Amino acid sequence: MDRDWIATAKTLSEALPYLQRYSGAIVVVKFGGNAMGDADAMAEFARDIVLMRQVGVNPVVVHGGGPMINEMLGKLGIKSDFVRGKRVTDKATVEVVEMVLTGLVNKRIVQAIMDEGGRAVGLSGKDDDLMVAEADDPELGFVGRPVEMNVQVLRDLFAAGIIPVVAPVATGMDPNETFNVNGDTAAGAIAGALEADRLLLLTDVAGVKDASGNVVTQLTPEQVRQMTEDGVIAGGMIPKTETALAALEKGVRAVVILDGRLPNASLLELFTEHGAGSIIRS
Ligand code: X2W
Repeated sequence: MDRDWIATAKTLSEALPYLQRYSGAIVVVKFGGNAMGDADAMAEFARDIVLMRQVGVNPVVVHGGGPMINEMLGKLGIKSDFVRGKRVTDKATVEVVEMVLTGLVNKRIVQAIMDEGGRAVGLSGKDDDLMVAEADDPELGFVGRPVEMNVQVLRDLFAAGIIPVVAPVATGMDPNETFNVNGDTAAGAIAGALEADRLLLLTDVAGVKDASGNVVTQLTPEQVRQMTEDGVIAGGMIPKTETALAALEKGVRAVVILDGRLPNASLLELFTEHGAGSIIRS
């Protein structure tokens, strides 16, 4: 028993250089619907985020909720298709997307953070014009591509010690329009506009894998481009690596793709020598 406590104290002591490095840093965390899991997984995620805030990091949570949207569309008898990883979004669908993401999912995460003793405020891209989008592709309907970011509201929340929790729903150039934005895309756009120190994409795979299926722990944008050209990076990983490259171009220092189902995934990445998943940086 005594040994466990000594190990705990040692772990804390070893974290000091990392705590110092990230004090004041901005870390954008994309929390995907597939990484949300059950109530325990949600509580653990929230605890990690509250710990980050406690040690002086400015975390921003940008969430998805694809599976929860599917469930509600199913209950309402609305059919839904995906094209190249994005949901074809007609008028009826965008209303459900907005209700589920800004309502059910957003408030669940806000509550989980408060349950762990943090202060959290939920908002969508519509609040304070945080994210203005235009149609991404006519084939996809009301799927948005962020074209204008106004991140002052996030800085105001940081200054107040509040953790922003952002639903990936945007307003259009015409303020009566609503756009459904892919969660990874929204997280990348927010991280880019904040020139964040880290963008963590929490997903349900261990990271970017090479041709033999092993996770590559460190990658440059050039290597990512090459692996995509060679077809090694494929399928659902493509939107994530594309998001990563775009965010790096906008001045994000590093992007990490990691398995959000791992216990304390974000802490492992930020505060230990071990790191987690695949880190992409120039
Ligand atoms: C997504 C938004 C939610 C999301 C959707 O409608 O499912 C588009 O596809 P995950 O859980 O991160 O996949 N939007 C355009 O990104 O959720």
